[in-house]
Amino acid sequence: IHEPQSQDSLLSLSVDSEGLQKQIDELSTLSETPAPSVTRILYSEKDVLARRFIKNLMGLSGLSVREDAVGNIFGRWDGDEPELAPVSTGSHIDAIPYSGKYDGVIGVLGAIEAINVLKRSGFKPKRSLEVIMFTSEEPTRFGISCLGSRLLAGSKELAELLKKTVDSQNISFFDAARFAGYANHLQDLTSVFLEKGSYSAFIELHIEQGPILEEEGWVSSFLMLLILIIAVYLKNYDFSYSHLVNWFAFSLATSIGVVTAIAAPASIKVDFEGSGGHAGAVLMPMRNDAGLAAAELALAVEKFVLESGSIDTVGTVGILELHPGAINSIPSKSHLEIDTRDIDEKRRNVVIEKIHQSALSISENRGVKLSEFKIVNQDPPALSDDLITMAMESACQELNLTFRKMISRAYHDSLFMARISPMGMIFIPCYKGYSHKPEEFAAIEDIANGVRVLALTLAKLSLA
Ligand code: HGY
Ligand code: MN
Ligand code: MN
Ligand code: MN
Repeated sequence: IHEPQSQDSLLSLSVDSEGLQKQIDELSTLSETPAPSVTRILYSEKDVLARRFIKNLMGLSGLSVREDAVGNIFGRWDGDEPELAPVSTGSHIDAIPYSGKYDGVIGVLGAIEAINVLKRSGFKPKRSLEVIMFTSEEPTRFGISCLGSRLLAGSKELAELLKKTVDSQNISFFDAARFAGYANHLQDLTSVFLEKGSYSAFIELHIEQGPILEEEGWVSSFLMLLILIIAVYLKNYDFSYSHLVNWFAFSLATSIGVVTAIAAPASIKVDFEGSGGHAGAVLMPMRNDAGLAAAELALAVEKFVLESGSIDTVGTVGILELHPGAINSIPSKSHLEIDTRDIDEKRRNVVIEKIHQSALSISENRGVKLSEFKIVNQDPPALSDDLITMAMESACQELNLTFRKMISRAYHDSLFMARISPMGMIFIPCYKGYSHKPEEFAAIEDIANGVRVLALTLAKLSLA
């Protein structure tokens, strides 16, 4: 991969951290729930305002902006050879209920700032650079994860499914899209599909949503300190105070995660139906309690995941609704939604099969009807492209940032972009690995480091 023309100016150029933090804070106010939580649901009023905020920033960065039929937003910086497949980067800004303000957001705002860093450095792209804000990475409103990137990756079944998809208020996907101003081409969502090879590379900057990078930072700084003390003791080392600061600064140096693979996600919807009845009057042998059926299946999910033989297998029941939801009425219906993932697709599919068998036997033993068992998505994992991870690693080295290879246990739009383009992800540490909750936090220094690595990697790949 060719080195960018003005290497040093790129390296020296700092990120406008203050401006970026302000944008992150301002975007977080466009939320359906009060701070410090963020809730931003697809095509809601706040989502529309947030989209406008992003398009405005893209415009201010001199990007030419376009949107597709479902509201994937593209901001392009034309390179000297615009006929070549561009390099793209991006993420999402939708946020699940009561979550945080960094998930996805730093991959969109950080990508726009990476473009600004390159522009300010005088860099001239050969391949065009394109920032993408994906529509609806979160499954919140329509139960479909990575809706925008799945369509970009050419999912025909999703293009069909969306014609008859409604949300929990019975609002159709098309009506919701029209409310947000996306009224054209809805009848033919294949217009969203991108050809394989549309991009020479796709990179996503994202918080780790796990504790590894942060924990590793502390471990290495502790070891550094120990080595320093021994060095001083053994050689009565005449170290100055600044040595200590440098040592600490280096060892606490934020590490960057170079993602090598993204785990395989799956989600399942299950409904049980029983006869319900009066919680006092109906004797136990006469009951077929749909709520207890759901509870038994939820515990079975945990059991199957734990017995998979690998720490990489995970599962939870994030949604569990009982009907009629009265304390003194035996649940006549229960609805549960199961999320299970693994880096190993076969192992995950074994868990799904066990869950299905368990739902059938619970229905049998408890005399409840299994009225729905629907696998909503059962996606394969994705591997990062070696050329991209190499470019990221050399960017980290040139920027003097520690890094480590790691897998992503969360899914991302990158999982689907990997189907049409070589893919890579850059992780930055987040506080205690918290995510999908208001305590989610990433320090602006870490974000700025991620933006620098992204900018340098984009520059390298643009000249490739
Ligand atoms: O659930 C996920 O893995 C992603 O953060 N939406
Ligand atoms: Mn998320
Ligand atoms: Mn995300
Ligand atoms: Mn009822």
